[in-house]
Amino acid sequence: MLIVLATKNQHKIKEIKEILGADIHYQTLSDYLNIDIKEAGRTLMENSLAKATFTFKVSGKPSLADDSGLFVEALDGEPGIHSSRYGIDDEHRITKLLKNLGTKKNRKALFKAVFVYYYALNKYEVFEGECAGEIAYEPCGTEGFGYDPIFMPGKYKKTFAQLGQKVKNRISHRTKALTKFKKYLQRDF
Ligand code: ITT
Repeated sequence: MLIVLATKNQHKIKEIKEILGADIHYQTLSDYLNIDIKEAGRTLMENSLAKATFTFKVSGKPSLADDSGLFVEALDGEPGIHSSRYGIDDEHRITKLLKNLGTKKNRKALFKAVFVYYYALNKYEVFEGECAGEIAYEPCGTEGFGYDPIFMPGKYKKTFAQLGQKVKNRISHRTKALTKFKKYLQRDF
């Protein structure tokens, strides 16, 4: 089967392919159009649906979108849906988040991913995944992307960037959502 990934984020594309596996043939929106889809929604779901709908309309093929973000409890859920716009690049975003959090004791945070699979006109399914953890006091590790150097999942005292891709792909928000998607695909055939 063929799925068009409605994302330009190369790290997400790599993770999605690793998690879903090689049975699927992948294209990306960039195979059709070089465009940045504006994120104007109020929720991850709205943004994900907008990306999947747009990609389906451009490609005419089943499309899968991922809108994700890091919700920090002591920052009232920020950066949340603004995760990709919180700063000009990963380094600035991390610096800003650590500065805003300061030495607050409550470091609880939640990574959320909302996938929308848009497979025919006005027909779509939603798959969500969460990964709870804590924000480190400083960036550590080199693997992964985005906020991985400051997010310590579950009871781990290491960040996703230190734990590495294999561990991340076992427990991440993206894995949890895509595991549901895989089950849905298997049920469908
Ligand atoms: P697309 O819209 O093209 O998919 P994007 O990077 O803009 O790419 P989002 O709007 O979903 O994607 O923003 C999510 C941001 O949240 C992303 O840029 C990262 O900074 C962060 N993020 C999401 N998942 C992450 C993960 O698994 N590890 C670290 N950071 C993550």
